[in-house]
Amino acid sequence: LVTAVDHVGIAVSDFDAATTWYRDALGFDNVHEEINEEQGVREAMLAPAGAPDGSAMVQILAPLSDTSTIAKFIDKNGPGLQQMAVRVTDIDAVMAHLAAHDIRVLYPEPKKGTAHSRINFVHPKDAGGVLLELVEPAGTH
Ligand code: CMX
Repeated sequence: LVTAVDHVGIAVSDFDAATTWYRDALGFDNVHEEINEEQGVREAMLAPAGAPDGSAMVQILAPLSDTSTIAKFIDKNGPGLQQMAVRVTDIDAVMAHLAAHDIRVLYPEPKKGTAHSRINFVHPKDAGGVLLELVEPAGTH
């Protein structure tokens, strides 16, 4: 049901500085950008230049406001790794599987994620201290 590590998400205060750093220091291309009001983020998906389609990406997450989840994360921890996301083929089936194992997800129904994907999160307390995102890309199911 899980097919890949989709991305790691990095909480940043300065969106432009972070995307520029990945481009200049490591040669990452900016493959997608959007604002997700519901999640309170401005985000970019960055991929190593020349990486094959489907390769794991770096997601830059900047808060849209002081009350954003990402703002709260930065207040508490400083900028840095906020989440790891796995790609799934059927998020409803994965949620049912997790529920059957008493593993908590944050939302009763999937929400809208990057590029019209469907997303949910496993609570970090049930995933070894890692905020684990589930991503079902658009058109998968
Ligand atoms: N990684 C690991 N642990 C985390 C964490 C994270 N990102 N965020 C919180 N925690 C830990 C806290 O440290 C805390 O641990 P302690 O009790 O030991 O101190 C515990 O989880 C509970 O934290 P909290 O302060 O009570 O709860 P928060 O208000 O920080 O909320 C969470 C935590 C996971 C519910 C919230 O961050 C959330 O809803 N995340 C999902 C949505 C999201 O991250 N959106 C932004 C990205 C959007 C996208 O990817 O598209």
